[in-house]
Amino acid sequence: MIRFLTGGESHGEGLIGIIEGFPSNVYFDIEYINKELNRRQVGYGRSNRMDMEQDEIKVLSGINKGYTTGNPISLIIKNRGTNIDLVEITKPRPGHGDLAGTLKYNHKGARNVVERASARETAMRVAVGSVCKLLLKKFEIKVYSHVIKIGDIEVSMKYKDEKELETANNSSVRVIDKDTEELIIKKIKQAKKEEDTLGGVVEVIGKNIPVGLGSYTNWDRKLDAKIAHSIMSIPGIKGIEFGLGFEASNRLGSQMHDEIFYDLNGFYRKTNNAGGIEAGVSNGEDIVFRAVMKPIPTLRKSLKTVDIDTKEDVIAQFERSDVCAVPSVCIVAESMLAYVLANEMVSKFGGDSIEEIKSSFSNYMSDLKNR
Ligand code: EPS
Repeated sequence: MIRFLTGGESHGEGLIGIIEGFPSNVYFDIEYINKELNRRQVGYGRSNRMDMEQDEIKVLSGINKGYTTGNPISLIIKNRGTNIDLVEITKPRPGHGDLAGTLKYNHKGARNVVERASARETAMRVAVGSVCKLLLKKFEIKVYSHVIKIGDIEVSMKYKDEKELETANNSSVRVIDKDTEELIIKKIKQAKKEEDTLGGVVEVIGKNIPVGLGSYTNWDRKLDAKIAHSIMSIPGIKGIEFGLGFEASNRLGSQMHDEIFYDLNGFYRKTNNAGGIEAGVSNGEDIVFRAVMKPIPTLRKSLKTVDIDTKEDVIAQFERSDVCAVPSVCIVAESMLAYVLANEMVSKFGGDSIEEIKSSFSNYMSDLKNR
């Protein structure tokens, strides 16, 4: 099993990550990992903190001559944005962890909460996810993401083609459809002018997924449950739906379920309303889910709150903030999916070395061809 933990604070020395149980002999492509970190940083609507940071990974352990060794991989990303005045926060922001965190840990104010609840931590998750993507690449498994909604502006078409999905990387708001891009940028500019923030919806797609990841046998083995857990753990995420998702409630069973066909390549479906998972098991179709991110709770136009010390009605404390981080959440969600999938590959196919996984994988795939 691959596990990981992160440590670090938003304005502390940096972020650290330990990935444990990662198989040996995988080429550790630092350039690729740094590119992934950059994908998270860009995006229209981020704060000027992103101009300050140039996230780069430093490896402390687990790699020898460019390859993973099977030992715990220890990583660090140094923070540059440490020059903020770390004043105590006694006017908690509605929607942030400020109040609940302060009360829970018996702090004087929310500073200690903010430093760790900050989405800065997701930089390390992207580093971990990109290491997992290096493993998935060995099996041609790819993970894509794009923005399908910011505020009330929604992309007009559903795209699934890999080439089209790639084009999201060329858009500053990670949309595929150019007309929507302009409307979204306008919407973000408007929100900024009004001293407000915006959320949205992202879609994440896993391609080339083998049949049989996850299991129906118990609640904690179900693949969709594991993905949902990992996605819901991203700051700001309020919901996730797979395949047709909530729309399924409007359908009759006959309009919902993906009928099964067979040809020379084996079993297949003509539709993918299930989002690639049935009964907690991958069915060989693309894994497709959407996640909703709430608007960022740090508003220039602050909301009403209560001072933790004086109990007076006040307005929430403002600190530099993004107007919209939905494009960045795409990359974090890709990373969490990559982690879950890499972990499933290791669990199903044996996880000590990449050679072991490959051999077991190819036996399984050739057996499937005879079914
Ligand atoms: C964040 C607040 C901002 C964001 C930060 C998340 O940082 P600061 O408090 O320094 O202005 O820019 O995001 C990142 C630093 C990042 O790397 O994504 C928050 O409060 O969640």
